[in-house]
Amino acid sequence: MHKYKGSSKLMLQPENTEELSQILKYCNSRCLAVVPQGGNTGLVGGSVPVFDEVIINTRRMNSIISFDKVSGVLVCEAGCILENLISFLDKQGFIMPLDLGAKGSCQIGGNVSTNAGGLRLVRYGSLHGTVLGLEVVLANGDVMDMLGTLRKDNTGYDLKHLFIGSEGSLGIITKVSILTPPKLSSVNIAFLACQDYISCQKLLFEAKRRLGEILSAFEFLDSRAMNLVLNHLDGVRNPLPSSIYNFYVLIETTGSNESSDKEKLEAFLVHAMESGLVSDGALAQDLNQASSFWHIREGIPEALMKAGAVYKYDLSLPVEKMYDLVEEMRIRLGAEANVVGYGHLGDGNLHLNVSTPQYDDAVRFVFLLHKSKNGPTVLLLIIIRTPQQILAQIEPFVYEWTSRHHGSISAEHGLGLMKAEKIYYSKSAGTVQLMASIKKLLDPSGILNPYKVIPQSLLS
Ligand code: FAD
Ligand code: 2HG
Ligand code: ZN
Repeated sequence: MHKYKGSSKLMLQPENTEELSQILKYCNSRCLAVVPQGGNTGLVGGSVPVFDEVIINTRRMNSIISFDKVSGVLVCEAGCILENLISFLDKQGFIMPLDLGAKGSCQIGGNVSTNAGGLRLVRYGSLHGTVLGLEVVLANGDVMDMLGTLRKDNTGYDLKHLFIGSEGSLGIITKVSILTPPKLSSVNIAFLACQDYISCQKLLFEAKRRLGEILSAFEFLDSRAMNLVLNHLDGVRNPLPSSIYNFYVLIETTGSNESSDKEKLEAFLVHAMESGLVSDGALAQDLNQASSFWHIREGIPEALMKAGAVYKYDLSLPVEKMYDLVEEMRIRLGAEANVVGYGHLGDGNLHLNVSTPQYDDAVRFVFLLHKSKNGPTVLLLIIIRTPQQILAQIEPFVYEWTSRHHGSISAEHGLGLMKAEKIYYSKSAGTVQLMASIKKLLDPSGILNPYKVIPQSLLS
């Protein structure tokens, strides 16, 4: 996003847990700050050094350790790229319980550290449910073996959960054990158009009831998101070109019985059309069409990046209120910005993105021809550093709005650098204090990912 930039002099790429442990032991003894880094696809600046922290990248720790076909438990190193795990499992007849647009670069260690949600959380739940065990190296180099493969284990505190979603602030994940679902034979994808947001909501309500256990994704995008994809990504076509619609919904079903799944989906679609919830729709006829539907939804962040500067907000909100925020933001910002709404509607997760031609704290150069009374005409160069006008219109409004509606200011991307100081909008003071105490216990010298996740004032 060209938004976060550090000035690290050193990136280390350990090959195994032992090397990583030695690095941390050394850094801890010298109070050298480190930034754990996976695929560097995070959207909140968590994997980027703020100053000259040492980057510890896990890319070389990329082996699959074991896969048990009976239990579906995969054990692998943290640096495995998500897409490689997906391909490996596909050959075994299994899938990863998470999938996201950044799959080609993000690593499973990064996914677990951010507690990434993604496109299929509505079906397979969060990583707090599917991660069965972890191996973690603490700040002082100690290796914590919590790499269990059991579904059930109630022997005391389940400490792995501390590391899921803690964005490298408590330890570095080196190995992951994860429960993978079997790959089912029948997958269907529908791309639907709705005229208003209330129809999208009602459609979700109906989908949960009528599709039930086969529903595996329920994503939405507004017409502005669709236009961005059509304008900025090569070779993308609108599957529903006959009219302009305000909203689009992508529904995926995954089940084990082709004919009955299709029948179920078709009955649902007929009902949705007849009741006026859906204005138009297309059902993917083959794998190519299915992936072209997904490409539209997954391509939105890339299209936004190509459109210029983008201010990203990743919010959990009650579904019925969610789109009000997009509309209010449009009124606030007027024509200055393109306010786009999309996301994981099935999980109550809105991605509110504000797109502008450039970041508004940019320096602008203005040339003026100035003619003084008796003197020559001179060319004046005026350097203007604009105050962050757009940002000041967005924040803290967006966080206050979310807090007022009992939402979360980070549904799935984490807090990173961007939102460390904003945590109080979603967590009580007592909770944040406890988080800081845990951080101090596990990382007393504060070397792990400084300035991220927890407000600085509580740690210094
Ligand atoms: P990085 O970006 O390298 O790191 C993320 C954080 O985790 C940092 O704080 C880092 O310090 C820490 N970290 C990384 N590895 C480790 C480790 N081994 N141990 C401890 N800490 C570590 N996110 C979603 O939740 N859902 C989506 O649908 C989604 N879609 C995306 C689509 C696109 C196109 C892009 C660019 C991003 C998307 N993201 C999404 C955000 C991002 O991909 C996820 O947060 C991902 O899980 C980050 O993985 P990574 O390996 O790139 O981690
Ligand atoms: C997605 O769902 C990702 O596409 C990215 O979480 C969202 O870029 C964003 O704001
Ligand atoms: Zn998302």
